[in-house]
Amino acid sequence: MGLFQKLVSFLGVGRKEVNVLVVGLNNSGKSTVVNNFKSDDDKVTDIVPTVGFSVERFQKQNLAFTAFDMSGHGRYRDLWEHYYKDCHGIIFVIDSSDRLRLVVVKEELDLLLQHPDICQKKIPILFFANKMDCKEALSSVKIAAALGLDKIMDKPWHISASNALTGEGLQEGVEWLTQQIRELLSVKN
Ligand SMILES: Nc1nc2c(ncn2[C@@H]2O[C@H](COP(=O)(O)OP(=O)(O)O)[C@@H](O)[C@H]2O)c(=O)[nH]1
Ligand SMILES: [Mg+2]
Repeated sequence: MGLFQKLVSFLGVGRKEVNVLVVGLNNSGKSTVVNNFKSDDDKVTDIVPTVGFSVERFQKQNLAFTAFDMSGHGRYRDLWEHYYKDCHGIIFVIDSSDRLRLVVVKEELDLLLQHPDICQKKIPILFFANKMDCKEALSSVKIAAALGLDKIMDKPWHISASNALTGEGLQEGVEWLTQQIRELLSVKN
């Protein structure tokens, strides 16, 4: 069974729509991660709400992935934060080999965690320390320390090292995320 089908069957078909946001800086590997969930004949649609900001969306059955770059020096912040309202889980993709931009990643993460549509909710966050195959890649433990993940007390989170090109590490992370979303939905229902 493919990753996506596994996810859907685990979540239970027929439920209301489940929205997973895939966020991170540009070039971190978000599109590559999303592509791992789809089969060859599935389509990723590009929604372009405005020039210079692009949103990728992939939906099948009751599960939707929405991916966008957290970049543009805040110009498009309102546009992407608009997607925070009805998300059930977040996949935060980090390029572990991009040490220089790790401070920017931390800034974006802190803004995400403080956002009014996120801060009150127990939304699970899955971090992918992606590009683990790169020579310069930091370990997931180092990434977690640099981002201060141990300070996130009010939300379930998990970090997995991944290689989105081969798919390595994605399954472990996604299994964790689906379990969390399932628990969240069963508490609500
Ligand atoms: N070595 C390596 N390259 C990756 C990995 N994931 C993505 N890439 C490459 O990094 C670049 C940016 O990936 P992309 O998915 O477009 O990033 P996005 O801007 O976050 O959507 C592409 O050239 C990918 O092939 C990975 O795990 N390892
Ligand atoms: Mg992309």
